[in-house]
Amino acid sequence: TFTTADDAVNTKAFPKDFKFGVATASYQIEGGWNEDGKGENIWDHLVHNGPFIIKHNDTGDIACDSYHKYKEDVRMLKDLGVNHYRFSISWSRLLPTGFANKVNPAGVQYYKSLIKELKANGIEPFVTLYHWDMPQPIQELGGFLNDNFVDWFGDYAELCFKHFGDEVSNWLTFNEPISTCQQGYGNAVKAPLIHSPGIGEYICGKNMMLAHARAWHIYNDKFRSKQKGSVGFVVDSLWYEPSSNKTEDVHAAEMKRQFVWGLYINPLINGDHSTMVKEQIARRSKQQGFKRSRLPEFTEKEQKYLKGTLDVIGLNHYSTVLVSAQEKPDPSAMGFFVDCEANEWKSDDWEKSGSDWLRVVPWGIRKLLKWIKDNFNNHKIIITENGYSDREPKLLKDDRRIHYIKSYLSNIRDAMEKDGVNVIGYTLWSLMDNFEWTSGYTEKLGIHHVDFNSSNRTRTKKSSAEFYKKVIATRCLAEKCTA
Ligand code: GBH
Repeated sequence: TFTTADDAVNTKAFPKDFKFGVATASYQIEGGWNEDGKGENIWDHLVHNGPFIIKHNDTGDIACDSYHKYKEDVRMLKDLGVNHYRFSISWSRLLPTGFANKVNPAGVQYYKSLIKELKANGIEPFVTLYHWDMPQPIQELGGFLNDNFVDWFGDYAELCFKHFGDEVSNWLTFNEPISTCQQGYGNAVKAPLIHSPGIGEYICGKNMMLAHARAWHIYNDKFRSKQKGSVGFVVDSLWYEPSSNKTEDVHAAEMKRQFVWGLYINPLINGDHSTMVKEQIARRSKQQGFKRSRLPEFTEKEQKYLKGTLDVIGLNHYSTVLVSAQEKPDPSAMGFFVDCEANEWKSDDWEKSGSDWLRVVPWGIRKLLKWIKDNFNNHKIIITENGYSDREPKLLKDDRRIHYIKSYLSNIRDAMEKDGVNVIGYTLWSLMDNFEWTSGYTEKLGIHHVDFNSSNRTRTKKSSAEFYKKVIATRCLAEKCTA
């Protein structure tokens, strides 16, 4: 059994302008996969054509049916009292082939209606442009591996700014480079299941960086002065805690951090991959007989183009791992998870959840936030995802989720108050149970239960929704808050 450790909770009220929200993503909730002119994306393709790697062969064909039930979703949001709602646009709902020459009017209408409904209820939209649902025709040309992706994504982004930008001021380009590139183009555990460790996955990363910069520049040149919004990027990062204070373990943990932040955030802030990650991959590539580093280098022109294109860091953070240096790194191994020459694992002391990768380690988020502050000159951060999973078909009294949210929020408040980290908001994953990728509907992260056996997709409040609602209303984690 676990105690909630209320005595340790930070009792300081969150600042008045701190934003509380919840998140979802298009493929995970919308359904309507082929309705009203929507085109096929890589998740539609995977769930229908195989390989059948999804739990119970579940699909997102209907999911939470939010394509039809968005008004009900907004009612839930309104009841929670959230300041913002983070959702994503389905690229192929807007552009059925992926290309910007043919816009689907029903797609434009759907997002216009959703945004209008949100604004009418005083909820700020936070819009992710890409949450893993690549249009299939673009995938067939290589997806992130095709250099033209940068143009295609830019065209799509521009269209979104044009159609929705008068009502939306918070844009996020890509959700989670590691899930997208490492898992999609490296070890092949997410769509499009491309197995190219140490090569394809790094090309994916390069084009993702350049595509982000393209969208940012388009916004900056054509929309910013009028629409006055911001363009961020969402990185998924665990906290990497050294397993001992031995120099090599401390170094290994830092290397792991650089394989996330030096690979994906440093280019957008400082114009290039960090030296540590560049040197590491270059050295290993050379030993392996490659003529050049497997990590593509940015040209000087690209560096200039990338630098300073991040208005806000979007952080998805769920958990922590321990890290040690590999005693004998395999010199011939290639890939994100081996190029770092580090091992990672989870302590047995850490509370488990419904996902193998998710242990409850609330202090990890405070250390991570402090590290980001120190390494990126106190850059503005919004937590774009954080949440807890279980595997109960219908657990409405979800005390462990409450405990998780409370202790993570407490550590975030500590990071703000005691470490001076510039965190502007918190976004809980997720508004409701939804299609959890290859886990299908078995892993639940929602604060509302969804009945996937009923055609109504009935939504029911869990205790965590009540808890979060109270936090938002009082803007504080304790019964008695301090100013
Ligand atoms: C998020 O992924 C997604 O954005 C969201 O769609 C999803 O529903 C939610 O979390 C819950 O899973 O390769 O070692 O970094 C974040 C979770 C990030 C967990 C990548 C697995 C792989 C471990 N995933 N992570 S590692």
